[in-house]
Amino acid sequence: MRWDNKRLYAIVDTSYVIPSELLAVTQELCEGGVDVLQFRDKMLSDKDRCNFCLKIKEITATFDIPFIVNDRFDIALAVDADGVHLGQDDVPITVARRILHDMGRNMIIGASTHSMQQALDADALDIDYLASGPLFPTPTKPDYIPVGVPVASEVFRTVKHPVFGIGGVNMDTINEVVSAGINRVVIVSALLCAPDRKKIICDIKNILK
Ligand code: 3NM
Repeated sequence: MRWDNKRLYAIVDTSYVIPSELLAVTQELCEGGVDVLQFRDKMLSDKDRCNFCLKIKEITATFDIPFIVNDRFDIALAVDADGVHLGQDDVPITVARRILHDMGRNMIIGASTHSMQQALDADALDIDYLASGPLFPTPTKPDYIPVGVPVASEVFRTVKHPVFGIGGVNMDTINEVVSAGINRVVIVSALLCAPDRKKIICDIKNILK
């Protein structure tokens, strides 16, 4: 997997998109040209989660966009996703990597980090990318204290893996993020709630170039 051209990472999150619209929104984000797509869900049953993931993967595959499952290594394996994104309280990265190795399978592993130390710790592991955030206060993770742009910028300059800035990135904040040298971002609400999703994808991608 080449990461140099992966700049805009979108998350389809069921706290913003009702189940009946999940596939249409996925299709729209893919048509708009996002570089990576993650499914994030905290409320469906595992059965529905699996079934949606299988359908989302069919869509992303036709666009050759990597499909990442949030938090759930078991579901990522079950649906043969391209990757899994693991938070600080999820299955440990070393355990997930060992299981993949034992199964003879490969998968993208992304890591959430919320401080310089967590970023350094994740960077020392067998990961593919890491996310540093939240950059700003965000309604999508209201209980998280932002690490802020300066810390994320330092993470960006220090670690060897690709870093995505996450949390509160939108049209009002993107220029500050890019000015700090962060040229990869994960965006949830600003894409999902945009009146014209394809337009904002195009605008953000132009700024990230
Ligand atoms: N993870 P929005 S911040 C899902 O810091 C998520 O790891 C974060 O949503 C982290 O683009 C975040 O709507 C929310 O701010 C991102």
